[in-house]
Parts: sequence; structure tokens; C-alpha cells
Amino acid sequence: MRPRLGALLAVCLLWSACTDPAPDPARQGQVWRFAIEETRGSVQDAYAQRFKELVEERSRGEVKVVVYPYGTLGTSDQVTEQLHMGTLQLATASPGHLGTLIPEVQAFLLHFVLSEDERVNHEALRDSELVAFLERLYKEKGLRYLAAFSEGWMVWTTRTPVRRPLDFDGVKMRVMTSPLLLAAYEAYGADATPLPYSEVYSGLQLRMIDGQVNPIFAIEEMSFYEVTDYLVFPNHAQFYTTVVTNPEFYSRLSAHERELLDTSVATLHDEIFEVQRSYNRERLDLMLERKPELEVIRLSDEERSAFSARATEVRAAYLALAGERGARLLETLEAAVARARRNLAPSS
Ligand code: 6CS
Repeated sequence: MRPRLGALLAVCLLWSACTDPAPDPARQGQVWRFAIEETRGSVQDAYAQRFKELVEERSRGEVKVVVYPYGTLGTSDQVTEQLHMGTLQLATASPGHLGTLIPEVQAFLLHFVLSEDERVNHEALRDSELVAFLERLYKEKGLRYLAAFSEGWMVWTTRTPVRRPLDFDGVKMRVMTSPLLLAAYEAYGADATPLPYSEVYSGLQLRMIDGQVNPIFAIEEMSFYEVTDYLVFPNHAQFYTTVVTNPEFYSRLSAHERELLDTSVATLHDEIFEVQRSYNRERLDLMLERKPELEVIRLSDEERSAFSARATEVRAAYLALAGERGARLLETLEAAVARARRNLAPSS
């Protein structure tokens, strides 16, 4: 299989080299500024660096992509604003921070809604009906939606063990800034505290907050495990982000540049899925090696059901925030997951 795959790849590369138009001198020297919401070495950084590689390789000098890691251009909200204004061409924009601008997108933040099989969710994210819906929502807010991808399961890091909603009593849980997350953690009995990403470590260290929630790779990279004692795996939700571009920038691209951008985004869909899986696996081992006393709690099905019962109430809060269109996005998302599940099911 492998040599055949290699030959196929060589043919494809040769084909694209032959079909790509000759470089246009008038379009040389363009810079596409791409801001991410995470630091170097993160899943979003892997995405942006690979995007840079794919675009620059095929643009033959026309385009240079510059990646701005988190912190260099401000918080997530400030980055989205800069993209709006056109001082940035591309950015990641996570539903966890987009809720005030696009309330409907908070459907991605609901707990116990998507599949427990992350491959199913991965397939659902490229469902054409879902993509078309998201494109319309983002367009209305002056953004062009390009893609969404998962960065892995959300994990709670806390100072005390959490196995039941009762254990959240009096726990100040840091959440991202989308309003729905307040309702989600308050339904569990926690005291939800929204904070920008950059303030989480010091908040934990200074005991302004008692816990936070993020995928494993982020817990390692941002050193949150240094200032907490438990890693709790509820498998209640995955962390999703979206990739966006400025609509005027996109419409001014040449046909070749647009094709370059679109195909790079399409190629990255599967690649980033594997990246996040390996980052999350490897970094759990790394944290346990560095801090062996860190306790891992994997909730049983029975324990999870106590949380999922509470999460059901949060759907009403979502509908109050996101309205009729929010309800339709949630239906579209659930239908996309059902289709992906059917498509991935082994045929009998
Ligand atoms: O918790 C946060 O705010 C952030 N978490 C991740 C994994 N990516 C970006 C986001 O802003």
C-alpha cells in the first residue's frame, strides 16, 4: 500500500505544480496575518504553522503567512475585533469566547450533546448543512467562517476531588467568557467565574479561583496542573474552535489564492484531528511524570449521569440566549452528528 500511496502523492504534487498558475508579479509580497488564541506548541499553533507551510509552498512567493501566538495581539475578543477591522486576515475564534457576538455558536458549549466518539464529532464538523448554517451566522457578524475543529476532551483541574455535582459546592470554576458557560457550571453547583485565558494561572496561584476546564494539552502547556491537584475526566464536552477570515480580504483574493486557502483548510481537517489526539495523549504522560502526585479521576457512567441530568436544564438557558436560530443550529448540529454516526458505523 505504502509505495502506491507515495506514487500517488508524487503525481498529485506534480499535477499541482503543473496546474498552479505562474506567479503573478503584481501579487508578490502579500502578508496574511494569522492570530491564534493559544501559545507556541499548542494545537492551534500546529494548525497555523501547517497552514503557513501549505500556503507558502504552493503560492510560489506570492504569500507569506505570519502567525501571531496568544498574547501578542491581546485577548480572544480583541483578536476577533482586529479581524473585523481587517488589520488581521485570519484568526481562530473559539465558541467559548464568541458567545456575546454570536450567541447561537454556544451550541458547541453544551454538555453531553455531541457523540462520545470523537471521530463522529470530527466527521460531523464537515457536514455541508452545518457548514452552510455557520457560514450564514458568521457572515451576518462580519466574519467569514472557514472551518471548525476539536482540540480534545475538556478536563476539570481542581484542588479537591469532584465526582458528584455536590463536590462543586463552593468551588470557583474559571470558565471562558461566553455567557452560557456560567449557566453550565452553575447548574452543577459551582461558582462560575469568567476570565481570559492569560489570567487563569495567576488566578489559581493566588486562589482567586479553585479550578478550571480545558483540554489536556492546554493544561500542560499553560502549567495549570502545577497549581491544582486533580485531573477529572467527565467526557462531557470537547473543546472546539473555529477558523475565520475577514470577508473583504477573502473576496479580494485571486481565484488561485482562494483555492490555496480553501484546500489548505480542507487538508488540515484530518491532520489536526490526529495532532490533537497525540498532543493530548503525550502531555498527560508528561504531566504525570513531572507531578506523580497529580490524581486522575475518570468518572464512571453512573457519576456522569448525575452531571448529564443537570446539563439538561442548561438547554433552556441556551435557547433563552440564542433564540429560534440557536434552536435550529442545535438541531442541525445534532442531525450532523447522527449522519456522521451512521456513516461511520461498520456496515453489517
Ligand atoms: O480556556 C481558554 O480560554 C482557551 N483554551 C484553549 C484550549 N484554547 C483557547 C482558549 O482561549
